[in-house]
Amino acid sequence: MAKKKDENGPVDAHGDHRFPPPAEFKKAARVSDESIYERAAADPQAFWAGFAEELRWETPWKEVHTFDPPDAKWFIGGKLNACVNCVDRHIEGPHRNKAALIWEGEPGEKKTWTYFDLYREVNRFGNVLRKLGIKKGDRVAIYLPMMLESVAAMLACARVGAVHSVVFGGFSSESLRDRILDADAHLLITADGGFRRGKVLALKEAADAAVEGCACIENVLVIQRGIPGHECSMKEGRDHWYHDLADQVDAWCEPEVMDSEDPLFILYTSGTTGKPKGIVHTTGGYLTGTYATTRVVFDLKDDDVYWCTADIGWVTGHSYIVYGPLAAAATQIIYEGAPDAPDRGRFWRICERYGVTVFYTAPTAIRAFMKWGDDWPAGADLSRLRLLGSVGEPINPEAWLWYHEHIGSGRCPIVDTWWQTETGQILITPLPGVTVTKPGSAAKAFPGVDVEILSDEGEKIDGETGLLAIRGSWPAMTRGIWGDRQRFIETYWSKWEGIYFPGDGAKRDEDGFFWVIGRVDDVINVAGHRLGTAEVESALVEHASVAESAVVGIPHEIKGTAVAAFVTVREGFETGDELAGELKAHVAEKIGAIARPESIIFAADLPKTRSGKIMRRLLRDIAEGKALGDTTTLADPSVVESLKSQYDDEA
Ligand code: 7RM
Repeated sequence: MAKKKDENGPVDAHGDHRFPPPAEFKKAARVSDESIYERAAADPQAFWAGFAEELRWETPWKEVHTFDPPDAKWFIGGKLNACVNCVDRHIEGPHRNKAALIWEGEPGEKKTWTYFDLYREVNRFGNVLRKLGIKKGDRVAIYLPMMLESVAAMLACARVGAVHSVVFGGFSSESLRDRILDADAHLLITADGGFRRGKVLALKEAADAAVEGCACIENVLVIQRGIPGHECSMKEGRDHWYHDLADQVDAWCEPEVMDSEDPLFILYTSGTTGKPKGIVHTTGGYLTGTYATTRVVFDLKDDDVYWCTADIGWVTGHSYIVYGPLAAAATQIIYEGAPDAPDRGRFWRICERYGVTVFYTAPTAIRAFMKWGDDWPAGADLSRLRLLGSVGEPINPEAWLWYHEHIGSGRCPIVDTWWQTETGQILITPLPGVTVTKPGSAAKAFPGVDVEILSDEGEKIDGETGLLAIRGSWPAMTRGIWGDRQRFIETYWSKWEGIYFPGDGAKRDEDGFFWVIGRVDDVINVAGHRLGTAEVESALVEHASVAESAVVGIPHEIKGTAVAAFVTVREGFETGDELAGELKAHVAEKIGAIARPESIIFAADLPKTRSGKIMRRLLRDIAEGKALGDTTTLADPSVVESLKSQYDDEA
């Protein structure tokens, strides 16, 4: 490769940027040569079993793996407890007093839990759950801000064999209620509140409203975040302060022995219909998959300080804050609040203060940092950073190069990791000590994983855009949608025979690198968060003024994609800025702030095909201000013309 330097670093003979692992990084990396790919491909079962063997099993597995699509099983017959693996396993050796979690509240409080602190907390917490009648297999909903106790709550569920269902604290009470009801949760764990950009998140109030309509909830457990001047009301007999109960229980909580295939958690994610799906993950395979990828992709060593900026309400928080890193005995940072509170240097001061070495964030955050300017990161000492990660959506090469230069000082490899709530673990990624990376490409399938690009008909496609397809199975693969086998089969296993369909478009280049383009279904990715267009539409039509609506994603500088909603109003309602504002607020209240439409476009009618399907592609073009494509299948072509001219006037 003929290399020359331009201002963004090395380029190859074609003038494209290429970044080989820095020699110093490679020298110390856990994995530093290609042979891992061959080893894994030669015997994937032995490859994964090698990682599983590093965990603690109460009973060894009898068989590594079976796959009868869509049903995968891993470590069959094996018994283990995920909490024991993330906590108890580490307190017997030299890690007992190693920092596990270093927390900063947004207003500036600091707290550190060692592995022994975490151990003591999960024991008490597990006993509190049992005191409230929670037993193996029961579902527990968790609606919390980013606190140390949030991690303990999840692990305590795992300890007693309860299935946690974490609902992002930014979701509305209605979204919380839907998820509680779908999972039939008996207990809700929440907090008196949290901080976000200086404002108090009134979580308990939202939780109260959610629980109003839930007969299944017997108790609400409230963790005290401590918010000066903020009181929350406690309902006698239903609501309990965590600290009160924790004082009354034993210090030791016997962990439940779980089967490898027992469910560990449910996590709801958006799909193509209005109703989010409860993605189910089980114990042995999930823990092995997240543990293995944490070690290999993030190259974690004993002295690393790792910071994944995700919220525990998303799968990234589950896999790469809670289960993977804790199983690997990592030291990590948990930050409660926003990156621009009290100013735009907050993240970099945190990196400096704790000597963060491995940093994992999302492209939407990176684009915001870029916009905020180079001075913020330049003002902090980031010299301890040695590896950077990205997840959630495609990272555009400009953002990649900026991240590399201004956060990594040109010295840190970047791992652009592709995966999903459903896959549980990273499936496409560079290996930081091996891969020569290309900005914007997630590089190659993780060792032992078989990814291809297929056409709709299942033919292999090379060099052009097709659909991402994953053959075979991997340990952390979802085992299904909670209570909806049919939807599981239809969504992921009906495109091709026995091959997993993730719903993403991608292409593969001449070096076999994957370039993920994004969703090919009616799911949009707003700031790295999945949102079903149908979810937003059903929220809109619940408003008295809305007759019909169609939601599409439009490009957005920071969020990647933003929500644009086409709306037809009922007789007697006046369209205009006031109603548009009201509808935006309505959606935010129904679903959560992430779903708030960027623009509302009022239309006399929506363009439909003869069979009555809303023509989303056309709406996207209109919303983006593009030229109209083929409109011949429109029932009434004048509709679109009037829509388009109206939109052009407004823009
Ligand atoms: C981890 C997570 C999954 C969807 C997925 C993709 C998109 C995620 C990348 C990416 C391109 C990436 N889970 N996606 N990571 N696209 N490059 N590195 O985000 O279930 O919430 O979303 O996100 O479209 O299907 S998720």
